[in-house]
Amino acid sequence: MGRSNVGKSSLINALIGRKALAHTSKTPGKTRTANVYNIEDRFYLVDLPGYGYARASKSERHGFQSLVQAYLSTRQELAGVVWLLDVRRDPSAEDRAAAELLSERGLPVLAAITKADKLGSGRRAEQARAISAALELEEDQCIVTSARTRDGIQELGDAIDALLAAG
Ligand SMILES: Nc1nc2c(ncn2[C@@H]2O[C@H](COP(=O)(O)OP(=O)(O)OP(=O)(O)O)[C@@H](O)[C@H]2O)c(=O)[nH]1
Ligand SMILES: [Mg+2]
Repeated sequence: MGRSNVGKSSLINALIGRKALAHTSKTPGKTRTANVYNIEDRFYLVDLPGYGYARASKSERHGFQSLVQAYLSTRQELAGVVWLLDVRRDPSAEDRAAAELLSERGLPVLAAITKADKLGSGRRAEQARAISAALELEEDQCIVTSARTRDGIQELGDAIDALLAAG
C-alpha cells in the first residue's frame, strides 16, 4: 500500500519479474481496485489502490480509503503489509494516517522506499533516514528500492519471505 503514484504496481512487477502484469501509469490513480497476484501458489500479493490521489472525487477518495481500511482491519489472512514511500517526498498527512492505521492493526510492516534511482546516493540515504524517522520506522523495516534499476528488489523479496516464514 502507499500513496497514489508511489510505484506500487511497478514494484509488484519488479518483484514478480515480469514487465506488465500490474498496470502502471504516469497518471496517478490508475489502480482503482484491489488487484490480487498469486505468487507461485505460495502467497498472494495485493495491489491496493493508492491514497492521496488529488484529482479523485470526494466519494472516490472516501471509497479508496474505506476499501484500504476495511481490507486492513478485516483480512484475517493478512500476513503483513509492504508500505511504499517515495524517496523524494516528505511523509504526507495521509502517510501519517496510514502509519496510525498500521500501528493500530499491529501487523508486520515492511517499508519500501521507492524510486531510489531518482536521487543520488547521498540525498537518497539522507531522505531514507528522514522518512523513517518521521514515521518512526525501525531501520531494519526499511528497504530502499528502485523498480527501474532493481536496486533493493531482491532484498525486499527476501524480507517478504522472512515475514511469511515468521508468520
Ligand atoms: N524512476 C522511477 N520511476 C518509477 C519507479 N517506480 C515507478 N515509477 C514510475 O512512477 C509512475 C507510477 O508508477 P505506478 O507503479 O503506476 O504507481 P502506483 O503506486 O501503482 O500508482 P496508482 O496505481 O495510480 O496508485 C510510473 O510513471 C512509473 O513508471 C522507479 O523505481 N523509478
Ligand atoms: Mg497502481
